[in-house]
Formats: sequence, structure tokens, C-alpha cells
Amino acid sequence: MGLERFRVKTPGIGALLARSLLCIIGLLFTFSPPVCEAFNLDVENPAVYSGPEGSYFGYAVDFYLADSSSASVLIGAPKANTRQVNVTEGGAVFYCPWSLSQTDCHTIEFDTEGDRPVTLNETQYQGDFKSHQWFGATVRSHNDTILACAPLYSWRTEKDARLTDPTGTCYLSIYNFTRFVEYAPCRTEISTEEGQGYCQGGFSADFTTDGKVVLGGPGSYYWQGQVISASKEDIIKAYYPGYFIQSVERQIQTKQIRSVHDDSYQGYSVAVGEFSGDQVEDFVAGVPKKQKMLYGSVYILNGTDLSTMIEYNGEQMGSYFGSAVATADINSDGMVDLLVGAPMFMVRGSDGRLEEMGRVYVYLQRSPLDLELRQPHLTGTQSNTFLDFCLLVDVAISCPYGGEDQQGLVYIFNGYSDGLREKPSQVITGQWAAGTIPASFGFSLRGAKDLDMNGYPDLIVGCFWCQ
Ligand SMILES: [Ca+2]
Ligand SMILES: [Ca+2]
Ligand SMILES: [Ca+2]
Repeated sequence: MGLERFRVKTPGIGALLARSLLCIIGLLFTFSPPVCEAFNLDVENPAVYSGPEGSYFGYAVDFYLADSSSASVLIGAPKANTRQVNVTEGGAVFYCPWSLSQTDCHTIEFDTEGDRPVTLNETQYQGDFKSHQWFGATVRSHNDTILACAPLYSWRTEKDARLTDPTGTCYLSIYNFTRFVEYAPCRTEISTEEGQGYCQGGFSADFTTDGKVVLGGPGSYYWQGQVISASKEDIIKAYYPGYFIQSVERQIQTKQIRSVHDDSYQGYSVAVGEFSGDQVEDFVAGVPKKQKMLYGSVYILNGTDLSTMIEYNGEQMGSYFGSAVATADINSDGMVDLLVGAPMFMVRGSDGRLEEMGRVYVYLQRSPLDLELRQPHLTGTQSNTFLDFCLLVDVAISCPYGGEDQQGLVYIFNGYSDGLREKPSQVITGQWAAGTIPASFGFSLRGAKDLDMNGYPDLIVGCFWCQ
């Protein structure tokens, strides 16, 4: 297991890079203007962080920049063992202070408790099921706040029938590790698969610029999926230890719709950005199994009420269009643009066989609610891209199982006034011997933040199976 951090060493003149990342299953993008022409990530001297064997350390990554004087890296290890009593592989998030020489990471104590009991009809039952909950599969930071989720967390509903519902749960570390609160918006009375019982809240997550939390829960309502959002302040106010069901003021969520939308997985991926022309940031939700033929969709949801403002559909059956979404101002015109990944997109190879190459779609925002799909699309050139893409304006696109030995590849594409360049400016390869297990280099990516304070953004590449 390892996690590589690359420093930018030789940026072009006037380069202040914008960079964004998009990954399928987690996705990444942020950016800052202006677009630059040339830069290189220093891949010779990456800082490498490692975690416990088998913990999937690197499954999720993010920067943590709580103040201007320190920088660090957050690393999710969803199969890590914790000190929680009687919990097996509860999962953890590691905090790794940035330094080239030092690799001492320690876990963040989001939740130290084992499974909590619940009393029903004067009988005590096990209320939580935290073993194998995948805590740390999703990690996002916003200033001095960290959101980390366990999408496979289950609880015993407060119903007479003994049900355990995988609602998922999330925790926030607030005020720079001084307080921790739980946020489990799918743990409601609307249980079982017809309600929010199979929500897997926190399967995807993001923060708006002003610190609102947005969660994807792709399993709600017979896997229609849903998107839920609340402000950090309201989540903190609603938190009361010991209560399984919380009522968060002003929380908004998408509702159940017609059964034809069952099994479409809305919220498999989420992102934020301003698309409607007001000052309330909107949400992008991937719906990768939308429609009977699994073409997949992406919705742009109004940030005020979550109504669907725009819907884009995939072009190929089973391509998993929307399993990764990302927002960034790729062409530096001041308006955020949208990137959508379809990792299973098939292309006919030279031998005539169809191969999963993956494709990324770039939608440039021309004016509010008016996005233009740029051509040509970025299509993978290596088979076995399987899951990923990350982009950078510079967009990084990763193919965690790409490359001849499936050791994983990360491509860097430069942005320009009319979108993204067709050819990558840099290709980074996983730097370890290929083993029998695909290395997953690039499974998670984050960029656009500056760790070593040299003025150039850095890139974190997670690799949870690397040896
Ligand atoms: Ca808006
Ligand atoms: Ca733009
Ligand atoms: Ca830097």
C-alpha cells in the first residue's frame, strides 16, 4: 500500500496551475485560474506514505489545509482495524503532516466507540454494525473540517422486526480536530429497501465553497439513489450523542420518483459548482445506471431545492456514464465546467474486438444553464482502464489498472481557452513492480492544492493495493 505525492518541479513561465481531478468512484476536481501551458509534476521524488497492510490505505485521499501555515494529507483506509471494541475492520482516516522526510501518519479519532446498544420494548439489542463498514472510503476536507463516511455502515432499525439496514454514516471533524459529530441522514424511520434503508449515504460526498455538505446515497428507494445536503452548522446543531435519528434543519434531499427510475444509482458520484447564474452553488449527481439500457445520466441539481435543471445522458449502453463527475473552470473564463467519466466505454481495437477504454466528456459552461459538449471526447487508449479518469487544467485522469502491466497510469491534460488538449502533456506510471493483483495506482486523486507552499499545486495519487 502506498500513497504518492508529487511535487510540481518545473512549471512553465507564469504558471499557476489550475488542476482538477476526476475519478470514477471518487472523483476529483478543483482548480484555480489561470490556465497554463506547460508544467511538469516532479515524479522522480514523490513523498510516499504507507499504511497498515491490507487496510486499503489510499482508497480515498484529500488535502488538509486548516490554516495557511501548515499542510497535510488525509488518507482513507476503509479496511483498517481500529481500537473500537468488538469492531472488525471498521476503517480509519489517517492524518499525515506534510514533509518530504517524514512519513508518520496517525489516525483521526472520529469515532472511538464500538457498536452502540438500542433498547426496544425493554430489551437491549445491538444498534450499530460497524464491522466492515468501510469508514474512510470517502474523505473530503473544507478548511478545518473533515468529512469521512462509512457507506456500508448498518444499523438495527427501531422496528420490531429485526432489520439491519446499510444506511451508511458519516462523521465530521470540526474546529481542527477539537470536536467530532456524526451525520447519518439516511438513518431514518423510512427503512428497508423501499425507503432509505439501503441508502449507503456517503458513498460519494463533497463540500460547497461555503461549507455545505453534499452526500450521495445511491441505494435509497430501490436504488433510485438520492442526494442530500445540509450546512455544516446545522449538522453540528442537530447532533446529539446517543440519538440514532437526527433532524437537521434546512436539510434538503431528492425525493423518491416513479419506479421506472429504480436501480439507477443517483448519487454514485457528486460534485458542486455554480450553473444557474445565482449565488447558490448547485450540485452535479452521477446516475450511472439510469434508464433500462444503462446508458447512464448526469443531473445538474439546483442548489436551493435540488430540482433537476439539466440532464445529460450517456451514449453507450453499460458505459457507466456518470460514475465520475467533476467540476472545474477548465478554460479559465470564470464559469465552472463539467467533466463526466464513462469508464466502461467500449472502443473497437485494431484486432476488431471491443475493449473497455473509458471516455471523458467535457461540457463547457457558456452561460447559466447552457453547457456545450466539446468534441472530440477524450477516449482511453489503453485497455483495462476499468475505473478511472482524473483530469487536470489541467486535469489528471487516472486509469488505475491501465498500462501494459496494469500497474496504473495517471494522465495530465492541459486546459486551454476551448476545453482540454486532446493529447496528454504528461503520463505518470505507478512505480512499482507489477504483481498478480492490479496495483490500482490512481484509484483516488486530489490536486490543485499546494502542500509544500512553493506556489505550485501538487497532486496526491492513492494506490490502495500497491505493495
Ligand atoms: Ca445556483
Ligand atoms: Ca469555464
Ligand atoms: Ca507545491
